[in-house]
Amino acid sequence: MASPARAWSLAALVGAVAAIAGPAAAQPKPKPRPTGTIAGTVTWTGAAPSRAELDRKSDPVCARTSQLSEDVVVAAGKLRDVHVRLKVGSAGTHAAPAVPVVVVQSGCMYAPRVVGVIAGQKLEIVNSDPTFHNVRGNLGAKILWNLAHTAGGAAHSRSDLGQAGDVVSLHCDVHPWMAAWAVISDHPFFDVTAADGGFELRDVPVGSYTLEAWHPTLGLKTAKVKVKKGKPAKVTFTFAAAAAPAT
Ligand SMILES: [Cu+2]
Repeated sequence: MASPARAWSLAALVGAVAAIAGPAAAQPKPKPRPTGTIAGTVTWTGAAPSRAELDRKSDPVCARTSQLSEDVVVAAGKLRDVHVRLKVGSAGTHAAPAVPVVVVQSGCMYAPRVVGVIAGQKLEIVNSDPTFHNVRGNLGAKILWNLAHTAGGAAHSRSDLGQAGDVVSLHCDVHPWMAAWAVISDHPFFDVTAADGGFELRDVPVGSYTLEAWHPTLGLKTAKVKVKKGKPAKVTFTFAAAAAPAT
């Protein structure tokens, strides 16, 4: 049997532990950080690059319509297909949404050409063309998958997309002009420019960040940005044709 003194000290210890654990459990949840918005435009300096008509005669279905190269698409001084995001690793980690990102093979082109994916989120590839495609996913030189996609075939759903910071490229070996890119992030703070060159990142926790603007052909540009509550931070990225090599 424990001595009275020992029983007392055990009781005191239990009480002390309860005192430590009790108030902590009752603490109110910390307030979420205030958030702000980053909004801006990706512009193009100089004449818009000419877009060659793609040679699509190898497939009669594709040849029914003409398409221009989408390597660099500029309209009214604005650049399309630029993925703009907070630098990976700077905005915490976020659970992947259950809803997949969808890329459609339509008119023998991928649409959209550039998409953003949160690590762990699925990429769904749809064939809406009355012709056969194959979908090859590459991480650099490494082939992640290579799948046949018949006309009317079920969508392919892929979760093997590498990790945050990776870029997976999609290719069709039947139609070599087809290409698309999935940019993997560990957060949802990204956007891809449409024809108007605009982007908007909403609900960004206030703070200072590096913002990245990446284009599949033109590469990466970065900018420092400070996000405050209430007033959107404005950022402009400017791309231009690469200087001609010296002769
Ligand atoms: Cu194809």
